[in-house]
Amino acid sequence: MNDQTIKEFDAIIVGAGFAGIYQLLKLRRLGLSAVILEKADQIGGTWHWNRYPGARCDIPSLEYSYQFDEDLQQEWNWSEKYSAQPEILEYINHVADRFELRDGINFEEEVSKATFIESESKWHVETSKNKYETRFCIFATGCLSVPNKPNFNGLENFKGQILQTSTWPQEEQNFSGKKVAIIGTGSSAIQSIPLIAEQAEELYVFQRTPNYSIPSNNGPMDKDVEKQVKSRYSEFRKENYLNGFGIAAMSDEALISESDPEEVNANFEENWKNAGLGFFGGYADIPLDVEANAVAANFVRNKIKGIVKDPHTAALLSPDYHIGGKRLCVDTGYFETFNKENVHLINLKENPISEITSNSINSDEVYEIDTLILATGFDAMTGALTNIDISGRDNIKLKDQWEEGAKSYLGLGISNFPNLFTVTGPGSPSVLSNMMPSIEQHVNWITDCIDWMIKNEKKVIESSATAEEDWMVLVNEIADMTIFTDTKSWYNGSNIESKAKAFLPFIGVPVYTEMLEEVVSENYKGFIFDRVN
Ligand code: N01
Repeated sequence: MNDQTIKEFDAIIVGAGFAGIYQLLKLRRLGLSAVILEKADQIGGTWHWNRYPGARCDIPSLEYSYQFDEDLQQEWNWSEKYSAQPEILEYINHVADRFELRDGINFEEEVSKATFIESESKWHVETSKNKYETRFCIFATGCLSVPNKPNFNGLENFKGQILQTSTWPQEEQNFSGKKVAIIGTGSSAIQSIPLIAEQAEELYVFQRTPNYSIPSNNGPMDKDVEKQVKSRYSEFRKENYLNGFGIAAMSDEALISESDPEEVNANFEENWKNAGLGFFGGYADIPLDVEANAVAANFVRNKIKGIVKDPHTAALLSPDYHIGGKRLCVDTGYFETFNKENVHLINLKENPISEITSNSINSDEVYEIDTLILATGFDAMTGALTNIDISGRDNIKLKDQWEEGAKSYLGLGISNFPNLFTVTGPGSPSVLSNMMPSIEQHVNWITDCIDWMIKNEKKVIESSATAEEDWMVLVNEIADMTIFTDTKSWYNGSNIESKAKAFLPFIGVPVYTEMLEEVVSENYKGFIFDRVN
């Protein structure tokens, strides 16, 4: 510990990404004392850590940005349709400076422990450096922040360079003249592979499961589109909350089952060129109906066949599960990259990695390499919370309470954990929505709730166990009506062997928004205030 003095705040916010930064601003405006505790040496959260080549957002920047301040959204100009990581990091830094938030962030302070002391109705929080006491604890720790590092046999013996996309070094990496291996073919790999392939002497892509990906057709910001959006920015944002995934390009209500196949094909062609992630929402039944989903999946598989010249490689790159069941990817030249002579695809389904040696990955062959890149994903949605030693009432550990699967009321509150809020927690649309408006929705809700508590002289809020249970039943009932539940994905914990298998995101931004408002209008229905044991 650097300093044994206990520091007191009204609220502690964990994490200085988009959620934490905005939460600090809102609490300050409410007149509360608040501090952000951040593990990294700078702000940015996911956009600080994931600085691999090609990292960029896959929701148009005009939407993947804050909406709380009209001047900010009018004055900030994005250079591309989908902005790259450095520009997104520049933006969040601009926001921190513009609203003078930097002095409220303690960097390089990883929260290790948070304990609710019932007799004081306070949280005691410990970091690597300091001890804190606070009334409210707000976890703005992100949904994809704890890297998954599989335990490959012999990994510790590898003598070359090991990189992980989710903890990419700040110094620029040069792969010229190197033999590089990348394990994983999710969004991070799909974005980085085309750029690494341009430099590397040889690039070996180790694929366990192929992914669907739609071309981004990224380019410089279309000034006419920007002008049009900015002329009615607040209405544009409101409209986006009204479609299922909270993303403008996903607003189509037509059904494949009721449409002429030729017309469907023509629309798919159009969406393939322009829609990115919106391809998935191009027809309202793609996420809901397996037959409609199969039509869309087939279209993409045919595209892969048309792009990738070697039929065997094309077949290996073609997924056979529901499109969207795993998070859809958006790429720049991904499938085309497999036409390069220096790029080799290895099918781990048939030939799993038997060993990693000091200089090779051994699968069907021995692949000698200089650099190993892990693009193996995250302990998604819950990892950042269960990695901290969080104890609530009666010393109940969050990790134990979630052993059989995470449960949360609205993705905001957890029973037995009073005055603890999560921003975009499990059970909220979060990763099945545009994260930016979902973050703002939650931060606004949390701030309004705290304000209401102060005005109504309530000291402690917590979710009731029944409300939480009912909520997760609803989350799963909705998911069961879709194609999402029968594919192995990080949405349901199946990317991490030891993790409970439970589907965690709430599907449907408009319904969710309505229910959030209803909870407030009924004086925070489902929450308990000032519980007496
Ligand atoms: O991680 P992933 P990611 N042996 O979990 C494989 C967001 N994001 O970092 O599918 C071999 O998708 C695993 O294989 P399998 C976005 O929400 C957004 O790429 O489990 N392989 C898979 O291929 C995204 O969904 C952007 O069989 C192993 C890969 O590693 C989320 O982050 C950009 C393995 C992991 O893919 C996560 O994406 C990047 C093992 N033991 C990320 N373990 C944007 O565009 C795992 N794999 C904004």
